[in-house]
Amino acid sequence: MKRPAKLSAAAADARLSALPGWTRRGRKLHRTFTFRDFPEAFGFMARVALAAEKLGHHPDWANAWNRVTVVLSTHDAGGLTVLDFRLAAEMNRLAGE
Ligand code: H2B
Repeated sequence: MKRPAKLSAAAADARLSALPGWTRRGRKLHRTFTFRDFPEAFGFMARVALAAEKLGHHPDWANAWNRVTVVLSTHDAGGLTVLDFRLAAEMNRLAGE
């Protein structure tokens, strides 16, 4: 797959404004998803895992019972690329938003 270019902070913030729930901290996107219980949280992770594999782009994340804490960045590019925004939008969709 062709490697997408790293986005400038301004370009990242423009995309961020169309992405409810996410914040940018430096070169990474952050969001915590909260679900009703553990099966809901883990089901979300399983659906995201399939989407991430299809996209060839993967989240850094952690689960604690009903919470899934996500950090997105493109390691290969050393910052944010369009792939992070695609994955973030897909995560919102799979969370039912
Ligand atoms: N995921 C993320 N978040 N960043 C990457 O740079 C990345 C990835 N690279 N998933 C991909 C896999 C790459 O290593 C493989 C070869 O596609």
